[in-house]
Amino acid sequence: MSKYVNLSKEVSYALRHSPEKFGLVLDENGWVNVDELLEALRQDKKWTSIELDDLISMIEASDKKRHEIVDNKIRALYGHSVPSQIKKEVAEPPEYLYHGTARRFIESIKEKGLLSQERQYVHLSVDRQIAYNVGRRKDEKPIILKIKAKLAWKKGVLFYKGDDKVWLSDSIKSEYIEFQ
Ligand code: HQG
Repeated sequence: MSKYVNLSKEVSYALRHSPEKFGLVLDENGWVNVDELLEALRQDKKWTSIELDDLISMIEASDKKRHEIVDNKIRALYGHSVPSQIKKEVAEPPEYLYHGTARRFIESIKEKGLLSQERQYVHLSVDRQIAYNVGRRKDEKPIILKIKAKLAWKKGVLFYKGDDKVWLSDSIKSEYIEFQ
């Protein structure tokens, strides 16, 4: 496991879920000043000598593109649960997207569709393998749902760019979901 995993989890916690615990305020697109994040992290004895280069290496070492740094600002690209909605760029999705979930949620998803639950958006994956890995977090035999994304888009459902592997949406009715 990369030595940056713990740092990445801490940064995700700050930038997705609890910026106020770090004295940070996200702007409407989720950005904070890198120096402010570094200063906040350094208050914790685990991260007293953290530098910009560590954040850059953390992003490079990651299996997923969870965070990005542009012009001395940093943000999480998806996953947010902060109370004020982070604005994401609307974009036309591919024909199909995928969602990996636990067997125990299927009945509820059939009834209510995919809901964002604790997060701000529903998270969708560009392929089955990624969706499988997402679902494995909650079930050893996850169910992969196939989402008729383009059809939903044509019917007016909004989709947003997360990163190159993750798409976001507000909710997905079950009529757009293939349960296989
Ligand atoms: C389920 C990780 C019952 C949904 C991943 C999911 C992802 C329902 C769970 C990203 C439901 C929410 C997000 C309904 C949805 N009834 N259950 N109507 N609608 N659900 O963790 O998509 O590694 O908030 O199926 O890789 O699992 O952290 O969302 O199981 O990209 O970067 O409610 O987080 O990325 O769980 O994961 P989550 P998710 P990182």
